[in-house]
Amino acid sequence: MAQVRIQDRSSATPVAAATPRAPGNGDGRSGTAVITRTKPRTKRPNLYRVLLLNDDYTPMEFVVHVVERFFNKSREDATRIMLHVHQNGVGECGVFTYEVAETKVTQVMDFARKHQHPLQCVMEKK
Ligand code: TYC
Repeated sequence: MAQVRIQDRSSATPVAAATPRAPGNGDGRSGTAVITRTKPRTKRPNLYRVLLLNDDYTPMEFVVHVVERFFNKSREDATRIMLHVHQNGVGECGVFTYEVAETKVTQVMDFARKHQHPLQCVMEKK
């Protein structure tokens, strides 16, 4: 009986295997049948919070501008987030996949440095 491998198309990893058989019977085919999964298996990506940290020197108005500009928040929401960070020491600006979160952190840190403010932005796995 021919070997049958059942293969997950998304990972190319066989998920079950049946009786092995001797390779090549001379007909030019491998003697291996592959059954691919038809139902899509979508894996949820790891998500990361992007956080702002409070400090004593960065102007409130600068933080509001950062949150509007890099996290696409309204002035009202950005002000709420800034005040939350000011009062609690840390606050969430958004939740993103790894590469997007990393880009946000870099953009905020570069912008703060350019304006000589000590504002800190970090990411944290959810
Ligand atoms: N604490 C700062 C001040 O009083 C304001 C501030 C808010 C700084 C949020 C950083 O992430 C921050 N000027």
